[in-house]
This record gives sequence, C-alpha cells and structure tokens, in this order.
Amino acid sequence: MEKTLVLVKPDGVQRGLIGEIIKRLENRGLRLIGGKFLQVSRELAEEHYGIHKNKPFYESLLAYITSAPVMAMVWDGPNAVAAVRQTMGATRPTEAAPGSIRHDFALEIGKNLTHASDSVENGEKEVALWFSEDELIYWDQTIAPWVQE
Ligand code: DAT
Ligand code: MG
Repeated sequence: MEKTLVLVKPDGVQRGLIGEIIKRLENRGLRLIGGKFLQVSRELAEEHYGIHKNKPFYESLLAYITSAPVMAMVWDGPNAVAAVRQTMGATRPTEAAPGSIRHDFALEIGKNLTHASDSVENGEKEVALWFSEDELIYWDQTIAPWVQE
C-alpha cells in the first residue's frame, strides 16, 4: 500500500476548494488516513521544498506556501502516488490533462492549488515530515474490496 502527502495549498483553501479536492480523492477509492489544517512555518516550508532550494522560484514558493493556511492530508491505496498525481494534473496548469484539478481550477504554475508526493520514497519521507505516526489512522475501509483487486 502506498502513502502520499497531499496539500491543498493556500490558494486552494482561499478559493474554497478543500471539499472539491477531497471529494475527487474519495471518488477514486483512496483512503484518507490523516489530516490537519495548519499555518505552515518557514522552517517546515524550507524542509518540504528543500529539493528546490537553488531554483529561481524558491523564495516565491516559500512565500506562497506560508501565505495562508493549508489543508495537509495523507491518502493511501494501491498506486496512490501515481493516482493522486494524475488527479492533480501536471505542475503547469496549462499542461494538465482535462478533468484534472489543475486543469479544471488553475491557470498559473505559481498558483497550482495542490501538492502531491512524486514518488513512493518521497511519499514516505513527506508523510513523516508532516505527520507523526500517532496522527495516522489505518481504519477499515469497507468499500476497499470493491475498489481493490
Ligand atoms: P509539483 O508541485 O507538481 O510536484 P515541483 O515539485 O516541480 O511540482 O515544484 C514544486 C512547486 O514549485 C510547484 O507546484 C510550483 C512551483 N514551481 C515549479 N516549477 C516552477 C517554475 N518553473 N516557475 C515557478 N514556480 C514553479
Ligand atoms: Mg513536487
């Protein structure tokens, strides 16, 4: 079972899209195993986006993610990383597939609404950065046999 960190970023919160984004992930049959609403600190933002430290957009990315609260969640399921990335769409909204969140609700790369882990390994790392193990609930999802092979 794969785990992935999903963030509804400040623009998604401000635009009232938390419910829409959760709905789409629920619709796919994924399981929500953790969630919290928080104001991201500069320290957490720097750790989360450490891989982009030398990119020209790094400072604006930190300003964006700390500009208002975010909804942080952990979802799991078979192929959860690829499934969630597909539901979010490509990083640049004008390249995101029709029907994806970034296609349907966004226009610009710097206001692309969501974050989702990009590999199984990063999913594990990001979940550990944002959540402690006792914040995750591995509940019995009774629809699972109707979604999973
Ligand atoms: P993703 O969020 O799809 O995983 P990423 O990890 O490559 O994309 O980049 C993290 C965020 O940084 C992305 O959601 C928006 C911003 N970003 C990426 N490339 C950018 C660029 N060329 N110009 C401005 N912002 C960019
Ligand atoms: Mg990324």
